[in-house]
Amino acid sequence: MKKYDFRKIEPKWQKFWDKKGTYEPDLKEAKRPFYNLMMFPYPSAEGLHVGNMYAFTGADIFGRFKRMQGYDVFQPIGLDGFGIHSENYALKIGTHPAKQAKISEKRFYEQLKAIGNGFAWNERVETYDPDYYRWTQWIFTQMFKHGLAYRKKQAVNWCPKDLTVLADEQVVAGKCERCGTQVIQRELEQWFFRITKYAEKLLNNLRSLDWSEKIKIAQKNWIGRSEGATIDFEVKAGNIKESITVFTTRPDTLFGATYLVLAPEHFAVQNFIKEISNQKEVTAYIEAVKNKSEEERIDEKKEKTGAELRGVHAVNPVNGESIPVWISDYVLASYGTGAIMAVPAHDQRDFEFAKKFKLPIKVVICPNYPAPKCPPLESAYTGEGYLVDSGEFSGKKAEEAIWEVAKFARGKKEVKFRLRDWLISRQRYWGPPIPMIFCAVCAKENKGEREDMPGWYSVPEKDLPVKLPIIKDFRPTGSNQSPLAASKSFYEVKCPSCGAKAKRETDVSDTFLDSAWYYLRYPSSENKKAPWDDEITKKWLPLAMYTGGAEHAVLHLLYVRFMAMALKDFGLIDFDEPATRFRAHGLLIKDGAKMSKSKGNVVNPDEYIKNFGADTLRMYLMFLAPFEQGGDFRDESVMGITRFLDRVWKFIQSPDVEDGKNLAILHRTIKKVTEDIENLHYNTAISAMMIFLNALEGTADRKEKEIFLRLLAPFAPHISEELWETGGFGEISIHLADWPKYDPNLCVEEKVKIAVQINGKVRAVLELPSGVSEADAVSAALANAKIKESLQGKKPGRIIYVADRLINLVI
Ligand code: ANZ
Ligand code: ZN
Repeated sequence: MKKYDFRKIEPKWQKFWDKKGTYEPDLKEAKRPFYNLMMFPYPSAEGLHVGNMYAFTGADIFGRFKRMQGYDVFQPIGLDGFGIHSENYALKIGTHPAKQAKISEKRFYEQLKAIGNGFAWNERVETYDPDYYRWTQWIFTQMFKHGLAYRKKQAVNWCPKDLTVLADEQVVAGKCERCGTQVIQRELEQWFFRITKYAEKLLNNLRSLDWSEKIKIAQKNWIGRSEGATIDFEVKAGNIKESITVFTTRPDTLFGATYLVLAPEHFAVQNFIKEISNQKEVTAYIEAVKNKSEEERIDEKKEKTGAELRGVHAVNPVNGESIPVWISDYVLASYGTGAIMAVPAHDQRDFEFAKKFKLPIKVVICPNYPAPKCPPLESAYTGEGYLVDSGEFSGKKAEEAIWEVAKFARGKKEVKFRLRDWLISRQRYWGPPIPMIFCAVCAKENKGEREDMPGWYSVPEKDLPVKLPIIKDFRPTGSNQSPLAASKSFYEVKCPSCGAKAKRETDVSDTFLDSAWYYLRYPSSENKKAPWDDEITKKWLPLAMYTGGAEHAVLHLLYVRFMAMALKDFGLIDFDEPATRFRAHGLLIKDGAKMSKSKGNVVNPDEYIKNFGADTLRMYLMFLAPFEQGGDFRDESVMGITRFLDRVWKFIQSPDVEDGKNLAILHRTIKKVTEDIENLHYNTAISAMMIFLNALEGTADRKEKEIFLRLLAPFAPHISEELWETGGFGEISIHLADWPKYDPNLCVEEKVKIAVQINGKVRAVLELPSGVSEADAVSAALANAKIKESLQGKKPGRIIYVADRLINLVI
């Protein structure tokens, strides 16, 4: 018998699969399409680390399993190579991003081959390929034409290190998602996508999506739907009168509103400023807030700050009381109406604010009615109760009076979302130039492609792509402009409408736009005339299975849903959810922390593949824990898998034994492995195969070996292919063979009789599945009626367990 030599076997089969197109389905003719997609990587570091391999392998096992079940599995791969990640890496090592892209491409694809994934290489896409970003730009123009892309001036998140604006979704705990720098605010005019138009739909569709629960919860919170009312307050200062609208989810507390708070950026503040007596203080406060990030502003632990608009008064519409008006950073300009009625007795933030600035606190909800005299509040009362001191509403249950009080104050029912529009512009180099042109001449005459945006034109389809020029100085400038703004030959263009000298947009688009539609391109990657082919798209989409990281919950995974909804509304596709099923894989941990370069705990997969083989690495990674849970990488245990595969090698080549002994375990193992793969419990599928091997060694006939190999194939594709060929089990490839079927009647577990003793005396006999674990056996014993009666509530001090035979409870 030859030795198991993975160094020979693995590259051999990788080449073979490539040549034969084993993993290339017939995109036009496939009968049972199954599009199994995993998030494509962004080449930002020296190569893929073992955490990436973990994710890809887990997704690949699922795809291989579905292929053997008879599906035409399409499992493409590509690179999310445009964007800050790749550009920063190029900056760091001092190459041009365009040059670095080619180097990374080679490196990444080699690694992805080496791990033995069944990718459809012919359809790969790279987002920096003009053939690809031509269509990214085309999608931008479609968004513009349909009114979903627009410009607006607004305080935006700015990363002082990456020197660009960031979308809200890219700010995590106040810091830049990419580099961890504290984000500041800058007032800029930028391109946005109107994702808020789909807030309701993005939320409602979640209910029927088969997606990882944690992703659905994160999206729900991010979208943040609130039902409430807007209520107008008359506000006066000297001769100026304004009506200020607040948004509240608790109109029932209106009688307890003892002051108003406006966001410092609220438009009315500037109107009132001439009339107030403390101008200096207010102006200074407004300045101080400018650089604060939103996270900082709403941080509950932070002491409240603010300034009164002295001389400004509002009238509470329900009782005519005159109340003061303040500004504070805890009220955000971008949420609701940017103004609130403060009810310090029943809102904790308002309570802290009122305490600090000695503002009146008026209780209007009590747990009992009539209300007993209560001591002063220690914190806001936010529980249920009855209205008190609330005019004609006193005595009513607060929650029942919500809309009555709102109506009384002439309020309007309103739904608000936390979700904000998606900021698309980036002042960087390495991305698709935003395909827009501004003509000052047309703007003056109020002409433009869209009525509401004079002067703006999208680049005509025939002129796409707007190629990213190779410029020498691609470094971010730190000004409000991209490096492209220095390239005259790039930005000087003719107006597509009047022919006058016009200016090309010089910002590039967010990387997340590249990845918001990539799944549509893969099956149509050959198409030169359209971003995707309608027939092929109908056949293959939406995705049957999508796998990726949970860190994209409110980034990519939200954008990709939004984009599908928009494209559907444009009539360009016929589905509005991109993925029927999505599963988030777990994270690989090393030395107690998430693998990352900054922690210095990154494991390079190449060495493991070289020393132990791809099959061993794959199985080792999948054996750690359920795929959705992640795992702890400890090198010592890799050897366990090596030994297992060595045994498999010998087992398959050992003489056949026809003793018919293994029927029950055979069918039970098929059932277990099948169900475990379906649930992504690869770890228990592998342990079932290990148990199976233990049972079969020395007693297996040819059929049993063949089935064993087929079960192993998705996990260890190379060794199983080699043994399949050398053993002459069937046509190559094993990966196109059928998945084994089991007979449910043969899966019934063998039962054993287990005697349960108390202090050595048999009190009951249980019938349990053979091989039952100690924990299961003991809990079955303790649940038994006779045992319960004999124990009379006493707890056994010691438990003796003899597997499959006896439990002795010692009291
Ligand atoms: C009065 C009130 C009384 C409130 C009470 C709450 C409790 P969600 O659920 O997040 O939508 N609010 C409204 N706009 C705000 C803004 N721009 N910045 C900060 N806070 C704002 O919260 C809605 C509540 O948050 C609103 O209801 C308002 O305070 C506050 F006992 O109004 B409430
Ligand atoms: Zn013009």
